[in-house]
Amino acid sequence: MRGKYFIGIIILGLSIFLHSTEAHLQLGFYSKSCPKAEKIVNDYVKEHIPNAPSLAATLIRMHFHDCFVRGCDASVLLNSTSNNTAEKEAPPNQTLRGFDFIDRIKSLLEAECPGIVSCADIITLASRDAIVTTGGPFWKVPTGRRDGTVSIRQEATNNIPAPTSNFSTLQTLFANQGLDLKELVLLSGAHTIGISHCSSFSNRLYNFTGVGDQDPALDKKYAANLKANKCKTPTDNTTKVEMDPGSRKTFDLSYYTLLLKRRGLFQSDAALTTNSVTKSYVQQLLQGPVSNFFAEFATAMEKMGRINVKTGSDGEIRKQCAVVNS
Ligand code: HEM
Ligand SMILES: *[C@@H]1O[C@H](CO)[C@@H](O)[C@H](O)[C@H]1NC(C)=O
Ligand SMILES: *[C@@H]1O[C@H](CO)[C@@H](O)[C@H](O)[C@H]1NC(C)=O
Ligand SMILES: *[C@@H]1O[C@H](CO)[C@@H](O)[C@H](O)[C@H]1NC(C)=O
Ligand SMILES: *[C@@H]1O[C@H](CO)[C@@H](O)[C@H](O)[C@H]1NC(C)=O
Ligand SMILES: *[C@@H]1O[C@H](CO)[C@@H](O)[C@H](O)[C@H]1NC(C)=O
Ligand SMILES: CC(=O)N[C@H]1CO[C@H](CO)[C@@H](O)[C@@H]1O
Repeated sequence: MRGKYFIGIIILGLSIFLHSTEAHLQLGFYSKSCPKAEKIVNDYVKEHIPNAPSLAATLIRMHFHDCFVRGCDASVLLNSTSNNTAEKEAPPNQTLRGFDFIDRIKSLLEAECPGIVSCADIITLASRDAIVTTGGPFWKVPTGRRDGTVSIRQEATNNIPAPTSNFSTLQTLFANQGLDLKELVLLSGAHTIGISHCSSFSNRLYNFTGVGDQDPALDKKYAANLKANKCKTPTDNTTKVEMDPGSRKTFDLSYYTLLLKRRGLFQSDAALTTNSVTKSYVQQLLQGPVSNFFAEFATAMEKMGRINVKTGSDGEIRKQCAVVNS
């Protein structure tokens, strides 16, 4: 009895010791080193997103794509070099935008306090602030992320789910990041805002199994409408379609309503209704007030923002977000 107690104390002491020597994200990490940092990001987003609401969606998506490859370390922002092809070049990133938006915030921060605020924290803060501008939830973003120095195209291709992903692929790719099925459903809820190019889902309209057929899981009326008015040819890769028609600028529950009407745009959206656990979670979200969704979405985003972060003396604080420091 005494022995067990003693060992317990030792383990407790050891874990407190390890805990205190390991660097962590914290709220207000820049409160002393760059007190205006969070305000500068927030002011910039608040000033510019209303003129370009589609940027809000792309920033949130950028944060997701960053965190799913080597953790939230701004590896998604690095340019390719003569001997390396970066994440940016991977198919899922072809439709990412907003790199210059992050660069402009970075310039303001470098002018205020050079070499202090990471590009990884800028993406995280800007995407939270962007969600708020679309009417979504606010949450406190712990900061102190540092920037990575490696960005490899193949890693983005391997880790970021494709719109054609089925349920088991989604489950695996999210589990690889420590995210569960509930978080898969919640984070997919970001598709309540933004657009998709026809090319991300036209296989469902024109050639689902290679015999010129349509995805039977997609509502027939909706498919006919998309073919008649939006994605008029199987190879259209420029037309943009609202993912949550009529409400693409507003952060709300309507994405989940559409899923149950078989109007989710991607196979990966539709896949959430093919599993009983995720389907019942969708139904549960729709029953609750939107404030439940907001609270849970915020918690899931905060967790996504912690994936494999570099802190302390890991990584670096990039001077320019597109290139590693020389
Ligand atoms: C579950 C797996 C997911 C898949 C397969 C997926 C796939 C896609 C695809 C293919 C697009 C359209 C790109 C285009 O054609 O322009 C898109 C857009 C978007 N995704 Fe996802 N996504 C997933 C999860 C997420 C998550 C977790 C978030 C954020 C938390 C997110 C946020 C967004 C946003 C905001 C847009 C709109 C972008 C814009 O308007 O430019 N997605 N997604
Ligand atoms: C790529 O080239 C840079 C110099 O341009 C060099 O520092 C780096 O080590 C090279 N990386 C690889 C993987 O060869
Ligand atoms: C899901 O997709 C993966 C990758 O394309 C495939 O290997 C797997 O067999 C599919 N699973 C189901 C249940 O269809
Ligand atoms: C459908 O896909 C198959 C196999 O990839 C291809 O041979 C065929 O030409 C496509 N049909 C259409 C109408 O695009
Ligand atoms: C879009 O389609 C056009 C014509 O089919 C093609 O030349 C172009 O490379 C495509 N763009 C992308 C980004 O796939
Ligand atoms: C990164 O690449 C983009 C697009 O090619 C280019 O406009 C930008 O100037 C590059 N940034 C740096 C710092 O080299
Ligand atoms: C922003 C960016 O770098 N997009 C690239 C994504 O990848 C494709 C190729 O797969 C490039 O053509 C894009 O320039």
